[in-house]
Amino acid sequence: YKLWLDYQPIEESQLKSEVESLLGGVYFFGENPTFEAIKNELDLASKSMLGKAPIYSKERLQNTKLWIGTRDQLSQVLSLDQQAEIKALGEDGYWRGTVELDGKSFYAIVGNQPVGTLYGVYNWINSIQSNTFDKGTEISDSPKIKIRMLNHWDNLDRTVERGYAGFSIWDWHRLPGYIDPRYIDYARANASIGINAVSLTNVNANALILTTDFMKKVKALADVFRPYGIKVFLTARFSAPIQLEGLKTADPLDPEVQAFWKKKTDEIYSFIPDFGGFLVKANSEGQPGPHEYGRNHAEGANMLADALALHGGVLIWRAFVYSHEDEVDRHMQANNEFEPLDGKFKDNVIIQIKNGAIDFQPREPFHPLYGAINETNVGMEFQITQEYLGQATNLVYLAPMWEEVLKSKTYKPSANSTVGSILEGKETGQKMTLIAGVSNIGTDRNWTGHLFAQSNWFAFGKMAWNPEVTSEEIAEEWTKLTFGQDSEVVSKVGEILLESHETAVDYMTPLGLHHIMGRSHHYGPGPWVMGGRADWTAPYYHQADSLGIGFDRTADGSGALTQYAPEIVEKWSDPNQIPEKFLLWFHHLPWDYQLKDGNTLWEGIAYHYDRGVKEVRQMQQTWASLESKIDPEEFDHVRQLLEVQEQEAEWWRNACLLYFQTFSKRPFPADIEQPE
Ligand code: GCW
Repeated sequence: YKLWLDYQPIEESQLKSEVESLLGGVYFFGENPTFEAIKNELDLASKSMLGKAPIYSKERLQNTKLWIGTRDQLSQVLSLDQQAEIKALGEDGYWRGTVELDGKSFYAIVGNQPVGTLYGVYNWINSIQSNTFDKGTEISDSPKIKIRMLNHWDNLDRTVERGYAGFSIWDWHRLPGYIDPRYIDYARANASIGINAVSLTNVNANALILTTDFMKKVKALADVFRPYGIKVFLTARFSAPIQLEGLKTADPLDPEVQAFWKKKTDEIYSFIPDFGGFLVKANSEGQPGPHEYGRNHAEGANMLADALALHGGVLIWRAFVYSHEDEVDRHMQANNEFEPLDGKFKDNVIIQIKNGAIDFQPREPFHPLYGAINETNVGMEFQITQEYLGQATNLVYLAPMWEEVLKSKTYKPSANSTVGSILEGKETGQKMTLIAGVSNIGTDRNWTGHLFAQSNWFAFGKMAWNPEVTSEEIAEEWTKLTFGQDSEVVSKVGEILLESHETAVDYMTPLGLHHIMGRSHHYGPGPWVMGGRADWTAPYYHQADSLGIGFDRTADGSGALTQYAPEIVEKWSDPNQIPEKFLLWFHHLPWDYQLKDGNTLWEGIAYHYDRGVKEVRQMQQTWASLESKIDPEEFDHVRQLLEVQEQEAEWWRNACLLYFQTFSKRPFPADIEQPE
């Protein structure tokens, strides 16, 4: 349960003596709560790594070894070049390296702000734990994204929507009086990977969170998180003026409604002066919003943004909007709503767009809103919790999927644009950048249900900090911090991690199939009709019939493909040119359609499902081969879950293939394990 912060004794003797020497004389250039947090971390790390506490010196600087502070505080001892270099790293950046003074060398960890220093210290400890610390190499780093945020879908009764790791860690009942030590560990874990914002509550929001009683509880959390550089956001229910104040309307143009939000916001800031802002889901899946009053998303968002702007707050408005009353392909609805509003949102509004247009499917092409609205701030919403990816029983490392999306070329607004470059603000000059992830954290002892799901929390933070980092680099870092240095462990766990996403896609939704999971709970397969509205049932998405399978979204079909840039439309409209992983997302094709490897579509589908199951078995074998090298409890936990995953992969394969066979009326290839 210590996550990647489970510091281990240093084995290598030279490294050990170096670290021992540095921690034997630590000098802080000043005092503030963040430096207290740093001390706490150094205490924990030093005791585990060296078996003793660090020595903090307040005496002569000359007698110390390790210097910690901000650029301003160290200005007397840093060279002008060093100062300029650090300054260029911006608010959250840090530098660590050697500083010479009067013929002696010291090691310094320096941020522009205290929180940058904290990030630098975590980075330094990481480097020790992963055996890469080299005093002679200067390291500097700064985030490419400004708001790196977790979205909790936590309800006030402590249930968690799409949460698979127990209940909400926010113990509202005992707050504000009781501060659970978990809150501090949570803040440490987040800060260690650069997460600097958290929205505490479900986007399917309960207005009660905005009452004064709850605000006091939220304040207590904000106070815990502040030294770790983490700002608190809340979800705002659009109809709160009606529910909390008894107003007749929540119309954003109504002066009383505006006054309500202004007063409410002022009140929140009186408790939490650095409150981040609101996150809003409106007019989607039955949530209230401006449409009830004939107003559009911009009018709704701007009203809240105005109330926040007075305090420097940010309004995050979700683009995940669709209505089943709208006959239009759900894929298109967000673009239809938001494209005409481009440029109409206030400066402190960010439109938070999911990675794909449908809904966090095992694999989706990137959302066509990226590149389509360029006069509005946009941010990413990833889902760390595995709603559609086997929840907490399946081992699926999500970073390769996120990397795929971030690297996707949008061709808009410019020829070389990618989703990542748009998010970084490189394309439009957007300053207020955001990557959010729907949290997978709960009260389970190991925080995330599946031990390997910790890697997704970790990877999310790393990618939000730097969208250009590779999933492979992160996998290696997480593995070393979690399981240690052994090279066999590092390479085999790396293999498991890096292949796990493609494996899940194979046994769940290969070749662009999507939304064929069990209705409502979204667990396991359910490609058949299960009642309810059309756009929540699977056949709407796979369109299987006696002729073939797939959703025609070309210009001849729903037209969703035309929302992408012309370069993409041209290529993807042709089934022979579209990447096969998206084939059935955009095309309805005959069962005998020939795939690139010469198999028919029907055979290809069968081979993918079959391969998915076999890949899970491969993961089991690889894991089994590590038994002697992994902590027995952790080993057994993962072993058991992999067994469940194998059964679930078979369940997916059997259910989907047998069901689709009722349309294809073709035999399975003889060389696959026959579904039954
Ligand atoms: O992924 C779907 C989930 C809903 C969720 C919704 C959303 C919070 O099934 O549980 O509601 O998306 O993102 O708003």
